[in-house]
Amino acid sequence: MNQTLAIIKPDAMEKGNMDNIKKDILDGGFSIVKEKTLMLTNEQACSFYDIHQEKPFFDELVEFMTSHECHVMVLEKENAVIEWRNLMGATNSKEAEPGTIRNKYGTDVSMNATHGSDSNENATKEINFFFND
Ligand code: 3AN
Repeated sequence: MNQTLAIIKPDAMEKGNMDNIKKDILDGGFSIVKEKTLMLTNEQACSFYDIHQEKPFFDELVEFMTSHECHVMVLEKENAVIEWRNLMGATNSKEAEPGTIRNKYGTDVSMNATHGSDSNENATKEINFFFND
C-alpha cells in the first residue's frame, strides 16, 4: 500500500463539493486514513509551494490557497500517487478529461479543485508537512 497527500482546495470547499469529492475518492478504491479541515496561513502556503516561488503565478497561488478553508487528506491505495493524479485529471481543469475531479469541480489552471503529490518522495514530505504526529 502507498500513500499520497490530497487537498480539496478553497474553490471546491466554497462551492460545497467536499463530500462529492470524498465520495469520488472512496468510489475510486482509496482509503482516507487521515483528514482535517484547516485554513492555511500565508506562511504555510508559501512553505508548501516553495518550489514554485520563482513562478509568475506564485502570489496568485498563495492568495488563492489562503482564501478559504482547505480539506487535507492522506489517501491510501496501491500506487496511490499515480492513481490519485489519474482520478484528479490534468492540472488545468479546462484540459482535464471528462469524469475526472478537476473536470467536474474545477474551473481553470488556478482554481482546479484538488492537489495531489507528484512523487512518492514528495508524498512523504507533504504528509509530514500536515500530519507530523
Ligand atoms: P499539479 O498540482 O498538477 O502537480 P503543478 O505542480 O504544476 O501542478 O502546479 C502547482 C499548482 O500551481 C497547481 N495545482 C495550480 O493550482 C497552480 N498553477 C500551476 N500553473 C499555474 C498557472 N499557469 N497559473 C496559475 N496557477 C497555476
